[in-house]
Amino acid sequence: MPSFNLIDPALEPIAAKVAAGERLSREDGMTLYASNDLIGIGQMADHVRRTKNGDRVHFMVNRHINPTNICRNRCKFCAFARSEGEPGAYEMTLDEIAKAAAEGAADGAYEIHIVSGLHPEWSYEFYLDMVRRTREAVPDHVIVQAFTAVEIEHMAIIANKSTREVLADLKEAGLDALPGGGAEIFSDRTRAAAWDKKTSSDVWLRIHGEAHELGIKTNCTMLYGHIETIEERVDHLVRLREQQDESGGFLAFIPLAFHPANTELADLPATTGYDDLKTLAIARLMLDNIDHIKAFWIMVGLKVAQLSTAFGVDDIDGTVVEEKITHMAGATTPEALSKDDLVAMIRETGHTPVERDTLYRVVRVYE
Ligand code: V47
Repeated sequence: MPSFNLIDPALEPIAAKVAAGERLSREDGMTLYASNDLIGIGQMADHVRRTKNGDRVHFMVNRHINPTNICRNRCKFCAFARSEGEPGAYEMTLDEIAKAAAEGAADGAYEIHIVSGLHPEWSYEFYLDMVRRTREAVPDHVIVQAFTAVEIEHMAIIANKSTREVLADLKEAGLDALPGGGAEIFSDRTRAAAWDKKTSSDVWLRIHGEAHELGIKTNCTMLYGHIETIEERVDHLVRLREQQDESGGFLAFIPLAFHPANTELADLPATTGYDDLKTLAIARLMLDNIDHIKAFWIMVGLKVAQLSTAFGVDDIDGTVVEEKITHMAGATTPEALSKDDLVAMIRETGHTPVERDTLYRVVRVYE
């Protein structure tokens, strides 16, 4: 039986559940957030991480492509979106997207990660061609992970098809996986206040469930540190856990730390390292049915990402190369890291660096 050195006695019933491998309740999630025993929470999360992933910490060689920032939805938390013709608006051609994907693959990427705004002029066929052209530009072992559930819903609207049909068409065109963005916080209150035009929680969850049924694995995220309450964070985690019980296709959970600069919520402070670590650790404890918790170093910073491997995290994402969504919102991290940087970051923590592909198949273990 593991033993945890707890300072906060309120955590003791939770520690007993964690040691016995029992599911934590919504109330346990609230108790964890209310506690300032960060080291105690971290020890429990580290135990769960070790049970699921041993001493391995994953990373990958990947390439992000954001083909356009022109977007019909203007969410208050987003600094990336532009309207057509607005200064800073851009859109890539299919040739440019395929070229970026080919360059990524030539640099050793095992994943091409594509996320865009909802361009009002792009046709359904253009999206299918984007997947086909990307697929053709990279070798078979490279996973095409493209389009958030928000983009899938948008395609369904413009094609007058169901989201299930859209997913099936995209799969046939060469799509392998969906990224986890667009979930934000599953609360009608926050949605009405800050992203009223965006995909509802029920639809976001339904699309991921449909993808899972079609054999398309997906990730899931939570945008935190803006106008949400702690209850809403815990509710978000519980709803993801319920969806995973039902459809089982989430690979990883990635908490996304809100970056306020250049957004309509610019008056809010950025998240703290304390909240980032606590949120990652609580996610590890609550999401007992999701194997991997990812600290996206672009959003939480290199120092917190490295530290988080002692707080339940088993994945620090990848080389990325180019990232616009967080950098336009004030991120001060680099846009790219080398494989050597990632290996060194993990090695220093005493964990074994493992290069993986999107599906967590091992590419190389760095003993
Ligand atoms: O959907 C937008 C979020 C997401 C801001 O699945 C912001 O492997 C912080 O989903 N501050 C896109 N976040 C990124 C994303 C992602 C990233 C890395 C890995 C994976 C994966 C997925 O970023 C958006 C939105 O939820 N976002 N604006 C902002 N100001």
